[in-house]
This record gives sequence, C-alpha cells and structure tokens, in this order.
Amino acid sequence: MATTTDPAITRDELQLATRNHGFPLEILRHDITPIGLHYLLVHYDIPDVHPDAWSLEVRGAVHEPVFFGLEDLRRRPPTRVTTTMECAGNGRALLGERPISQPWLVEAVGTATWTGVRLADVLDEAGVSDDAIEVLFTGADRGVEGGEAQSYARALPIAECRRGDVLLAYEMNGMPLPPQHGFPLRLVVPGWYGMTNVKWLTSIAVLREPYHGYQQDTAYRFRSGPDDPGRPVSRMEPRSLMLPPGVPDFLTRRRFLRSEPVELTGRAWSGQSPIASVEVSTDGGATWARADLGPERSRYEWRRWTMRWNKPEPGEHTLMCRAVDALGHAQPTDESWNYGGYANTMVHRVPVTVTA
Ligand SMILES: Nc1nc2c(c(=O)[nH]1)N[C@H]1C(S)=C(S)[C@@H](COP(=O)(O)O)O[C@H]1N2
Ligand SMILES: [Mo]
Repeated sequence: MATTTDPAITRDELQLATRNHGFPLEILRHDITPIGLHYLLVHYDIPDVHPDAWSLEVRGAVHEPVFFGLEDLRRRPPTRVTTTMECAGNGRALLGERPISQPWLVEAVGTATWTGVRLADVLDEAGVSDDAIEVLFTGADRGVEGGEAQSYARALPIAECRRGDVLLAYEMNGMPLPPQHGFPLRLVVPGWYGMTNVKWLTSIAVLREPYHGYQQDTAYRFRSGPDDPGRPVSRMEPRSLMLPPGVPDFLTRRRFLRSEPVELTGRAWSGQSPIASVEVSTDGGATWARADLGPERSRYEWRRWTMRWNKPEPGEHTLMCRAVDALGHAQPTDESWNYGGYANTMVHRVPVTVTA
C-alpha cells in the first residue's frame, strides 16, 4: 500500500471516490438516511446476483450444513434493527500522510433500518459445535487486493454472532436491498465499523481456528507501518458531525451565514459505549459549550444534538464539534494516524463566513 503527503488526490483515488460516495451532510437532518443517500463502499464490482439461483450455505463446525433460499428466510418472522454504520476509513483523506485508498473526508456514514432474520437463529438451526470460535462471512464479489485474488470475506467472534441484534438482512428502509447495498442478503452488526457488514452474502462458515484472510489480517488493522501486525479494527469510535449551517460556496463549500442567532445541529454516535455529551466550539477550539442531546432512539443509532449560536459576529470563524462517550473517550483535536488510515475521528471543523 502506497502512502502520500500530497494534499492533491490522485487519479486512482478519484476513480474510487466517484464509485463510492459519502452522504451529503445536510442529510444529517433526517433520523434515517434515505436509501440513495446512504454512504456506499464497494471494494470490487457489484456482483450480478439472480435471486432464483442464489442460496446461502451454512457450513463448517455445525451439526450439518444447511442451505437457505431467499424465500426460506423471508417466510420467517422478521426482526428490524436501526443502526448507524460508518466506514472505518472515514476521515482518511484528512490525514497529513494518507494511504492511497478510498479518500473519505467525513461523510462515510449513514443510518438505516434493516429487516431480516437473526443470525443467532440461523446458527442454532445449523447446530454450532461447542468449540466454535469465529464465523466467516463470504460475499459473492471477487477482486484482487494487495496482490491477492479473493472474495470479500470477514470473520466475526462467535459471541458477537450470538447477539440478538445481529441480522442477516434482506431489506433496507423497508425496500428489498438495492444492488449496491448487498442484494439479496447482507450481514448487519450494529456498533462495528462498516467492513464487518458483509454484503452479497453467499456463505457462512463456522470456524474452530482463527481466520487469516486479507480483510482480517492485512486490511482493517491499526498498524504503525507495513511490518507491524497491529491490532484489529472493530467497534466504531465516538464521532460527531455538524450539519453545515448557512449556504455553501459552490466550489469550496465554505459556508456563508448572516449575523443573527442560528441553531447549530448534528449527530453523534459511538459503537463502544453510549454518547455522554457533545461539545461545540464557535471560536476554533478556544472555548467549548455543551450541546443539548436529543433522545436516544436505540443503542447504535446516532443521536441528534443542538446548540444555539446567539452572536455570530461578522467575520471568519471555525465551528467545531466533538463527542464524548460514556467510557470518557472523546474525539481528538488532532488526527489519530495509523498506516491504513482507519478511525481518524478528529473533531469536525466547519469554516464559516458571517456577513453583516
Ligand atoms: N461483500 C462485500 N461486503 C462489504 C464490502 C465489500 O466491498 N464487499 N465493503 C464493506 C465496507 S468496507 C463497508 S464500509 C460497508 C459499506 O456498506 P454500504 O455500502 O452498504 O454503506 O460494506 C462492507 N461490506
Ligand atoms: Mo469501509
């Protein structure tokens, strides 16, 4: 993996950025992100899956392998879970030295309601053996990454698989999964970073030994450099975003607002422990004030915050917000660097010009 300190993004990064989109920050106004506006990340190509030919295989350390068709799953009593999902690479392009990869700024997040069956129920049906430690999820998409030909695949510890809110989902916001979000079936693991939620699922393998594939051992690890094995990326770290106030400049997206009271608002989430507070600065971080928090709708849904800015004085300002979770983890002011560019949750900065 190559890294660069050139703030200009490369042609390869642009190619990835036009395929994989973030969500428009003004959409922070919605509790649930409309389907076409949810962020998107596809490592390879969207696979061509025909629902009639598709089946899900559950194999490995189970009593006996089981196959499910889409209708088998849809006939069962549905479970619904609303969760905020964020790409582990969100914030990568803000790093001083960044890996050449998907160049996210801060928009790689969305909140959706997923409908499906509980993974735990499907595993119970197959009969998981007592010595199982992980479950491997494999998608129908294939490509080459790090010089390795592969299907997209990730393993999850067995304890997480037994949670009642981990789904094999066939609907997103009440519609069949659209092709880009994993049709016909995807894994949904509330609280974990995006890479965990394997799309276009075709196979579930229960394992007695740890899985060592590319997306587990090479990608999605906090590493200090190419030779550091690092530690795995798992749950989302606390982050808040601000709905940019006022109106944007077309090219730079710098904000313009009038010198009158304005309600600042945004969302905050954490996969580790609930959001405890959100703090806002209107003077570039010199002073911070506590925002009001909206209701906690469900554990892994982002939470709305608001704060009234009473005296926007004419001139240039940098607005900032930072979240603190119940474990006391706060978003850092400066970047948190690692070789893969994961979980750079540095405070969100919104430069604004206040006009008289
Ligand atoms: N099969 C498969 N699953 C996948 C991916 C992929 O490329 N292939 N991308 C992962 C990553 S890195 C993220 S961030 C999320 C993105 O989900 P979304 O595109 O539905 O927002 O899907 C994950 N699941
Ligand atoms: Mo991701």
